[in-house]
Amino acid sequence: MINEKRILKQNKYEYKSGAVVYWMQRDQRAFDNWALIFARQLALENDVPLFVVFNLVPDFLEATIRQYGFMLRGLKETEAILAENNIPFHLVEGDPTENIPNFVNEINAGVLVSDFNPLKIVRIWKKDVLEKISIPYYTVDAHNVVPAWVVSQKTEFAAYTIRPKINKLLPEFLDDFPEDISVPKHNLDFPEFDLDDVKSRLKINFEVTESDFFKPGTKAGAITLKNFIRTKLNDYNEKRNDPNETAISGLSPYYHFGQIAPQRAALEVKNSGKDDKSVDAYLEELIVRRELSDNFCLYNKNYDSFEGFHDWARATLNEHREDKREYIYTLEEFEKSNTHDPLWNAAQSEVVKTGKMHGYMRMYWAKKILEWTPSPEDALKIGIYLNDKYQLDGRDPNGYVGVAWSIGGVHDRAWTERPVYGKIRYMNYNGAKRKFDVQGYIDKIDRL
Ligand code: FO1
Repeated sequence: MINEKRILKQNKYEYKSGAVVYWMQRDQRAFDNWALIFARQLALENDVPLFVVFNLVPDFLEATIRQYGFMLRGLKETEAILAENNIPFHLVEGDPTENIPNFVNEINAGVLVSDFNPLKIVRIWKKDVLEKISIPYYTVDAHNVVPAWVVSQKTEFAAYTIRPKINKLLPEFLDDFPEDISVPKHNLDFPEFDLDDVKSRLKINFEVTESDFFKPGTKAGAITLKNFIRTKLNDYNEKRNDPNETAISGLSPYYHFGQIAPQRAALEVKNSGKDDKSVDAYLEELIVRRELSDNFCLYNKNYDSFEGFHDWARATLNEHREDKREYIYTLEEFEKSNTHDPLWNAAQSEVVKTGKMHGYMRMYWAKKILEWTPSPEDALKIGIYLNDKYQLDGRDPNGYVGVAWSIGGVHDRAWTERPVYGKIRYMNYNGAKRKFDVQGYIDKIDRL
């Protein structure tokens, strides 16, 4: 049922007896979730209960109520879908390195399963949990179509190096999910979590408001996917770089919180019968680029710092450290859309207002931060800070890599040398003007 290569056993313990616990972390959905599918399989084979536990941390990498609200409302829906299938869901609050081992002990669990996440903080949590438990512990990659450790065992240089590896493995891994997630009813249950209560205990910024533009949850994600395929996918190849056109999917928040599976989207897009070039272009973004981001974060612990850039990029940025910057802005000026460039300001306003910046503008936006700050380190810090604060899909491997691509040439190549950027690819206002109606975009954001 599940390809065993999706599963990594993390310790030497063998299963004896007791319930199966799935620590849901990155993939916060009931359906199309290989980690849950595997946990359920273990529960059915051994005729024991299956539990899903989610650990809510009161502050996670400076996330605000915008992201927490989206996540928690999605989890409410997941809780209900799991309940319909007799799977108890338990939300615990605080430190996962205490809570998960405690939960495992309280219910006398016999095995722990979790999904896969390449981010440093989550890997530290998991390592600590691993040290505290003495039952088998499995990680299942429920996020990537091809499991990150299967596609490659090292940092890939660029899309062209990982693409053939992924494509070779797709026939094996782009398989459909089993539909039935139900288990027989067991006695133990947990009270549903109270959304408002839980929110009131978060230690986060409540000023960055929740987005009116994106409705959270698996159902909303599925509708977004359906609409994208029906009305936008045909134009994706031609129009995805035009921020005035809505040819993009708008699915990244749902992928980030695992509310829908990239693999579900890949299957639907592949079988859509839409324009071949557009299907290929979307699958390139959805699979090759996303999985390249996971690869980068998995094998490069400096994925969010200057030290993580390629040698050529660090060398060229170092050579241009002293170049005169025509403009220099503070974090506050950037944050308040207070630069001289109306296009940049519009991009920043777009993400502040909606929770998502258009993909093309993300590149322009980050590159200008490099141009208008005293050093690449400052640029990276500001880029990641603003990305994580306002984007619904902040603090995602895709986000770190997006900023690092723009500022540090990660997965890119050297271009013609110029001030400040060195050989990092340059983008400018006139280039944008040649590609799309810049004033139209500025006006559109103004009206939001
Ligand atoms: N993961 C958790 O396990 N617990 C949390 O409380 C939590 C909060 C959170 C808030 C914002 C956000 O963007 C992500 C958050 N995540 C949380 C992690 C998230 O689900 C992703 O797994 C990672 O950001 C990697 O993409």
